[in-house]
Amino acid sequence: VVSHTSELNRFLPIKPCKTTPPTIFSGTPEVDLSHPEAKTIMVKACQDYGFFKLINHGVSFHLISNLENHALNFFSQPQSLKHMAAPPHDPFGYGSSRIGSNGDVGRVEYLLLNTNPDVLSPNSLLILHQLPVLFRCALEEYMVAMKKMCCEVLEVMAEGLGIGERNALSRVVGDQRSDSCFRLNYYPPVAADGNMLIGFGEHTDPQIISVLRSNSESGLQICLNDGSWVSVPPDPTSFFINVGDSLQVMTNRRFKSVKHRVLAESKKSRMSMIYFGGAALSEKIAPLKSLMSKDEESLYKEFTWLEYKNAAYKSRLADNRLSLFEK
Ligand code: GA4
Repeated sequence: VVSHTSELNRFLPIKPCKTTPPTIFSGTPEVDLSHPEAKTIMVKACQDYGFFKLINHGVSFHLISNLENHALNFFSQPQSLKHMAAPPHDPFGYGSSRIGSNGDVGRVEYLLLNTNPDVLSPNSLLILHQLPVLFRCALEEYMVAMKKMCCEVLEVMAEGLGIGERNALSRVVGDQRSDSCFRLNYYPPVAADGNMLIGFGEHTDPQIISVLRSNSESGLQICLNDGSWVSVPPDPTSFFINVGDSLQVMTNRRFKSVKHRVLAESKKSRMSMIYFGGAALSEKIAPLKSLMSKDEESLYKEFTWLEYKNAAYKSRLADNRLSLFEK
């Protein structure tokens, strides 16, 4: 059993938020991947919220809980061991409190990994080799399943958008060189004083889509079109899918990337695992030709994923990163 108090002292000071209980969102769109109408519901959810819950996804619960157990073991180790997977000046690897390199902080510990062996930096290999072999295997197995599921979702989406080529979106994430990443977030339990802390501050994800799975502790909130924040009831048997900035561009803003955040509010620890399906570094992120109507113009300047990623990593979490690329 690990004493959390000593660990928590390591967190940077984070201001508590208002104590008013968050509004629980009862309207999470639910997409049943095995249902013939999945495509229609998915497209509507991406237009209305940039967010939906995926059920009947076909990923085995054993695979998920196996990774979760390894991850819990990892985070319950002493800091000195976790820091062996934290190369200096690298956003990848183990981290706590600091998110990105531009001053954002949150009450979270994480392990951030690049998923593509072709674009793995020497540091990423070093990080992976710091992890127990069985943890590494569980990670690899999970990432393979996530990539496959991401592609399935993107194919249903393309169909729902009425795009002729079913793989117009999925080929980007399915590409061998796709620059996807994976993140385990561990939110330690909070004191029972009713205060909430920012676990992971508001932001949109820069990639195409993100697939999140969490345990049964709450904390995830999304921002609705009217600017209000609502709490998403957790469901450890489902995945939550976010539209990322790249998909907003590829659909010429038919879909909106969803602003979300995590509040540390639970007396038990929250664990989430997120797969960020991205494009290859050289891929042009632009509205899909097959989707655009005859006289429709792109709302964005031309850019590659590498250009966008570089800009994103220079930004603060809450910045509107896409505004730099709007026409
Ligand atoms: C948000 C989505 C992913 O978690 C992430 C994050 C990345 C990081 O943690 O290093 C960023 C953030 C995320 C967007 C803006 C920059 C970069 C932290 C940050 C302040 C891994 C990603 O790709 O972008």
